[in-house]
Amino acid sequence: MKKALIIVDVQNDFCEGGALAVPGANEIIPYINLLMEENEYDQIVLTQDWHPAGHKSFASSNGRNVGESIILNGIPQFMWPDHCIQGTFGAEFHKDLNRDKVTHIIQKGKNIEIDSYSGFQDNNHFMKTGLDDFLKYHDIQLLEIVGLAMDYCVKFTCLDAVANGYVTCLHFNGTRAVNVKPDNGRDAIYEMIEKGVTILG
Ligand code: VGL
Ligand code: ZN
Repeated sequence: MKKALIIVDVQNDFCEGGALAVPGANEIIPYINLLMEENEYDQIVLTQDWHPAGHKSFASSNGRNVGESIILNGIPQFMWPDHCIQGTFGAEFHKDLNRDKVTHIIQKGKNIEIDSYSGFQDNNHFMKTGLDDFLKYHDIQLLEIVGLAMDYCVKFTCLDAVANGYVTCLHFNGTRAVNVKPDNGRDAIYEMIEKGVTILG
């Protein structure tokens, strides 16, 4: 059975000192590097949050404050600080992440009007990113998922992975939650377990 490692959004803006820093983010990088050393993955895929300037998920693009919610294209949209703007340092992968064995990169959040938490599709389910096609083309059936943030992009990537028929495992030691509300990380774990994601210690 072929397996892939999906590394979600390990980018400067989500790491220490970044515009949308996830607590403890930097601690997962050595763990992810070790996974890539000690396992033979058939594919290793990075996802990259890749927003145009003025993206509608940014509070600044809507005259709002960070932390508010608006309705965008009919669905709730949390207002984030400007982050992962195409071509900026914040959008680059963290320098300590070993990219030697990476086989594919999926960029998401490129449509200025629509956010994209999942590595598979945007939040409105209008457009697929190509991740499912790539994995199916390469006969991947099992996914191990790590990265940032556990309660947003990692969670939605895991849930879509299950929905798309993959055996889906989340490495708990390879992810951290942003915890906008204190229980968001814990709630995300229960939701993922309920929906068929296996959590690896
Ligand atoms: C993410 C918020 C906004 C993530 C991306 O990678 O979890 N969170 N954009
Ligand atoms: Zn984003």
